[in-house]
Amino acid sequence: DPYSAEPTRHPALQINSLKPFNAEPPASILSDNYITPSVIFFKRNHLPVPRVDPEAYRLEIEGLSGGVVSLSLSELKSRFPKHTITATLQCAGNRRSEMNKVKQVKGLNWGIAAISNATWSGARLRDVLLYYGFGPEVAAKAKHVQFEGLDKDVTGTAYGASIPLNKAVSEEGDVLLAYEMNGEDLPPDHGYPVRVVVPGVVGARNVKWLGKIVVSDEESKSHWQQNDYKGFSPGTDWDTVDFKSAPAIQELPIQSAITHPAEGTSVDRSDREVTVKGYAWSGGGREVVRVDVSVDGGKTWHVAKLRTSDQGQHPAPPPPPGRAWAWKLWEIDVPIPHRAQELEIVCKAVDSGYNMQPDTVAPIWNLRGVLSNAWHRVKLALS
Ligand code: MTE
Ligand code: MO
Repeated sequence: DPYSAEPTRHPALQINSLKPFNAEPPASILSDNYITPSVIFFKRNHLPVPRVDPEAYRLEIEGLSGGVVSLSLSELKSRFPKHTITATLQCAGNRRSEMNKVKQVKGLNWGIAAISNATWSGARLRDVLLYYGFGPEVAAKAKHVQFEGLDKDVTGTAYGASIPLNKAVSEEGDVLLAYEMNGEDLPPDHGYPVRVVVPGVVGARNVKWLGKIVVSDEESKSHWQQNDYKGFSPGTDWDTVDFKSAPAIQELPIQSAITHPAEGTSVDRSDREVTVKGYAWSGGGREVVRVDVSVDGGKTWHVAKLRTSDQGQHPAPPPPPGRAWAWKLWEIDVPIPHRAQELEIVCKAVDSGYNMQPDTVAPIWNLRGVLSNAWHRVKLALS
């Protein structure tokens, strides 16, 4: 069994698939912490978790002027300054279950919690590439940086993905070869001993158990770069889809969802107010500037209070423009309308580019169920 060496996992996780392991935390606890504890951080594995000996570990780098580089874990840690960022990771399939309700899609049936926020520490990818000979000569030809994991399928094919060269080498890109998550060694599920963290970019490019980096004129040839994680028209079906016709997802669109109260619960009318909580995040380093909340299905709106740290801690300093990698948690007490029979709670976020979420799912439906970011709605009974 290729899955015989899987790590133990937190019992609170809601399992989507066991082999490979895919799970999300209960939505109700996701917004309890600004920094998601690693044990409940969502886990998305395509293959068995590889067990890597840190002493034997080598990171290979190809495509630079000096030939192939082979770097040990201690070299990575000692040769390059340690850089720390707080960044949210979101799977392209987050909220896929809402697309499934419109019309069936292919993929894991994620709820609203295939997204989490952590601090990540490691070497800047930029520093590593420059150190080993990245310069104008390489830059003139290369367009992409490819990553390969140490996790392999039965045919020996590794997980792989790539990102645009600019994102990888720019000073503002903040791409890390991370060896710590929330101040500790990366857990096995999150890529021990080294993963790429590409802040602002879809989870799929944040390659775990990183074995190889290739600076190239081409994107990764992997299935996950070429024939998956792409968006299509609602009119495209499996008979007509041409994966070559769409670009690979990199930056993600504006997103928000309600974590509290939970669907199907009821609210006591005599409380007069209902407390609503959730998260909001946008890709590409675009900062969430506002979250609007309605309890009457979108007829009237209220502006939520945004939070950038854990309760009791000082708010985080505002990020430099274009480098807002972390989510915002939000909260608001909304008066219960007098003659309401039920509550339909709705949230929608706005980012620094004034991008907003679409109001319904159907017009953004796509056969893979990715990029699901319509207004999130939760219906509650009043008692
Ligand atoms: N890297 C490797 N090597 N293997 C994988 O299966 N899954 C990707 C990405 N990196 C994956 C990977 C996907 S689709 C996502 S959403 C994120 O890892 C999930 O990261 P997490 O498990 O740390 O939350
Ligand atoms: Mo993903």
